[in-house]
Amino acid sequence: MTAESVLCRKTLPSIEDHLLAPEWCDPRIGIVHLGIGNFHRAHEAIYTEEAMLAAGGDWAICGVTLQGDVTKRDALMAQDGLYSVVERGPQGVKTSVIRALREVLALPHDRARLFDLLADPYVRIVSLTVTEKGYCRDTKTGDVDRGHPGIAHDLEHPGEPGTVLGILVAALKTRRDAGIAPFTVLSCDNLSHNGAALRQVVCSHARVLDEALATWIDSEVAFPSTMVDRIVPATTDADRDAAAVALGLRDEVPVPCEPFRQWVIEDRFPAGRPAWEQVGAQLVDDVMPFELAKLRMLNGTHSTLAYLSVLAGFATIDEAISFAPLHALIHSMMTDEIAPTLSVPASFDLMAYRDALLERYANPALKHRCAQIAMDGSQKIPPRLLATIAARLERGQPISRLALGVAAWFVFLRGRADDGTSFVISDPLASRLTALATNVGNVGDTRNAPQGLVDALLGCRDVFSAELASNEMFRHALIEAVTQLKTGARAAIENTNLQVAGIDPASGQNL
Ligand code: CS2
Repeated sequence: MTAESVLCRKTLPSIEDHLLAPEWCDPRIGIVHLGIGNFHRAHEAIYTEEAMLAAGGDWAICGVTLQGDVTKRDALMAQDGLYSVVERGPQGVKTSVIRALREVLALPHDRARLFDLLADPYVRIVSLTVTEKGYCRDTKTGDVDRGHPGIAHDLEHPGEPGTVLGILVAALKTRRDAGIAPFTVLSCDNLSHNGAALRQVVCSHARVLDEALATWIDSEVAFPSTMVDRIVPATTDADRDAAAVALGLRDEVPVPCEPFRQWVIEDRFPAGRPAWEQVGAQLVDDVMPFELAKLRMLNGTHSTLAYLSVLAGFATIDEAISFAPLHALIHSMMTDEIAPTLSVPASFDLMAYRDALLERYANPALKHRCAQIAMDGSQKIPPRLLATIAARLERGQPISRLALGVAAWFVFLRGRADDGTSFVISDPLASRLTALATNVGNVGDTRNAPQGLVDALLGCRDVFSAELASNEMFRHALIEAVTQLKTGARAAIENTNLQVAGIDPASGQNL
């Protein structure tokens, strides 16, 4: 590969048509972002570049990868932090080159540079996309999970942290001790009340080390909540080839995404922020209505689609939603079981939101893999489906479609699709959950397979609260759904549609 053929500062003049604007002021770093994955690069980084183009400001980003792997860092730094975002929609493809990412670091290799930046008064925001598991939370209390190996290390070696909690606490301690104003901590993950959740877990980690520091963080540091939304699949070789054709240059780390994007942010930034509101972000007092609507309507149906599809053999979301019975199930799940649990401003039309989501799912250009969405179910299912189920059970309302989503996850945990093909479960609790899911029916286990599977997995307190696990209506709905899934996911989908329409699947008669 010749030097001229790679995307970098030197070759930038040849692709000016793909820049968001010709001018660029080469801003200083003002944001450190933990978790430099595809989502951040197609979301916050673009909003931030557009905000700087609209209103200036030194808000360039230093991205940090925490996994110990230097591949992402080296690939991005070889391109001077430049990369392309490839928006794929029904109207075609748009390839834009983003310049907001100034530097990329990889822990533990670059820890010294990271802490220099975190102590720099110019760094006024530390944002995160580390996925649910990156918060190292005790799911029962919301405090730090002291049994987490990364947390145990960081408590033993607070000066050499590897978890986001250890990093944030050490960096805030440095700023407090040096009399430097704290940065704002901005969670951009799919967690309910993500700002408050992050504050709680950071303070609980700090409290183990230094009570006074925890008190200072709790009173002096802003943790605004956000709702983030953009469907951003993992990068494939096809994306790299498409970017090369569009740019005439190799980009080893392009990011594919849908055209849609949304960012709703609680406006609490004592140290300032980019002019995100000038480029489409919504700055509000209360993010909750938007956050719950997105977590339950989008992410809840995304996970339901993912597990039913992996069992049924649909590889991508657009393929899955084109199966008419599944489209009908997701449509009615949003309409009849999820939307009624939401309270949103009068201007927020939930049925229009539902229809827009179904359109987004049907995007044939994106190829969002169901297997990617199916990862980390133990972290995703509680905020995406169980919270909605608990709200419905409280009112004695039916949950058959929501229960089918959870039941599909249970069957998925056995690692075998309806056609017999096997797959590996990617989840922080994979070994425990797959053992529970596959040990059912052993000699002496007199329970029937559905009941055995349901009771075994409901016993996992890291996922199901004792209260929810003991709810007979929930348990019965799960056993019913797992029983349906024994005939295959496609049949279970069709039968559930019939049942909720008041028709007995066996006889075709009205129930
Ligand atoms: C998806 C989300 O992979 C997943 O779990 O449900 O990444 C989803 O694409 C985004 O939240 C959409 O905003």
